[in-house]
Amino acid sequence: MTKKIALITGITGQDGAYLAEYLIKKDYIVHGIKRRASMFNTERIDHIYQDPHVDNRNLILHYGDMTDSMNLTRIIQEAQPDEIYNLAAMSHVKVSFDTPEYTANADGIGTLRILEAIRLLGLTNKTRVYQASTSELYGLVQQVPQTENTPFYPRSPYGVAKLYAYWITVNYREAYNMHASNGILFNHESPIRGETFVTRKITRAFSRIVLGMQDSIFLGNLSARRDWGHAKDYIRAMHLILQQEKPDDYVIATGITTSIRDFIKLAGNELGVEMTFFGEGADEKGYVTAIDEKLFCLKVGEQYLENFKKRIRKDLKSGNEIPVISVDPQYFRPTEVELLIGDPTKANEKLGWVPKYDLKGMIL
Ligand code: NDP
Ligand code: GDR
Repeated sequence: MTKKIALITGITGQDGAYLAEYLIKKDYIVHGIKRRASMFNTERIDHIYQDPHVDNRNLILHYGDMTDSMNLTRIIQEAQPDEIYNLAAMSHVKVSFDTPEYTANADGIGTLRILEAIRLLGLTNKTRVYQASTSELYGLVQQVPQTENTPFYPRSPYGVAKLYAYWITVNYREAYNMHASNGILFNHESPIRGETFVTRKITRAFSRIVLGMQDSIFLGNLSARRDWGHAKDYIRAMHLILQQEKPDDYVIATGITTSIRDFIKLAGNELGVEMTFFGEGADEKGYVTAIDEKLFCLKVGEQYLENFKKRIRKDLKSGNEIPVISVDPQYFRPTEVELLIGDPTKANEKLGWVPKYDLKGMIL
């Protein structure tokens, strides 16, 4: 039997890496597009990398960029994929306010380039497309929880670029009868999540703080609420979407929402550290108010306890209590998405998709 061929744009990212591994285990031949960078940028997929000189490779990487139509068309022509997972994007919401035109080009028009290449190459009946749509489409939410029928109201250049990508995917499905689907995925995280996204920023900083490598961390809006899942669960949903007889759009979420503040408390609890917040807005600060010493010693190590106790209680020079968490308004967004909570009923019922991880399991 011939093996299925998948092409993943954004293979070097969090989702691309997990998806590539998942598809290879399912006996696919996986093609991936990576950008040329001045340093190695394949850390997340190094464990599945295969030397180009090996025969019968099941992972083949191509240099490419979502802003280069000819390059994308050539790669699709070479790979002749059965399935394309379009995951490449400038995916940082805050950064999209700094690079709005580039974000529109890569995230919005980039999707059009993929769809149009499939059409030009005469692959509309062969190649199925998964578009990485996002809960950021809901932005200033018009309904709680959000479903596939909730109206969109994006709140960032990233969200607006992804809105174009969402609708052009629907349009190519309707106009050319393509098997093109949107997964409207809510936030999903993992140990390989980019370090400037809030969950990784918090868990990474916490680990460094308890080990005495860092004193505190600055964050933005602590009141925002997100529906967080695990990337490993979410890439399974991407695959399931493309295995359906008919293309369609699906919300992928857990149905549980948590504030950034509560996420910090949960992360602290895992290490035996109780966090309490005082003040409001830019003046809000988070302090360590108790330590479960037994848990701390178990999770972090006894040798770190005394040093940690000294450091978090008093600034030795001023005698003041030291906050572990402070707010820096530079991390506020010009327009914020305050609340996201998805209703995954359709994915549960039609795809049989159920997440295996909960938030606590993800922080561990
Ligand atoms: P990452 O930021 O971890 O990965 C993005 C990938 O896209 C990287 O491989 C990156 O390459 C690549 N990329 C960026 N710009 C270009 C470009 N111009 N040309 C080619 N490749 C490019 O994102 P995630 O894995 O978290 O997300 C995957 C997709 O899902 C993205 O489209 C994101 O917007 C979307 N999404 C993510 C959610 C989440 O919570 N993670 C939720 C909903 C949607 P490089 O490694 O070189 O930077
Ligand atoms: P998000 O994820 O914008 O939802 O986009 P991020 O983790 O960046 O922010 C989540 C919320 O946390 C608040 N926040 C901070 N965020 C960051 N990055 N850094 C901080 O210091 C900080 N402090 C508070 C933010 O204001 C926000 O409310 C992610 C990306 O993966 C998108 O590509 C994807 O489409 C959506 O999730 C669903």
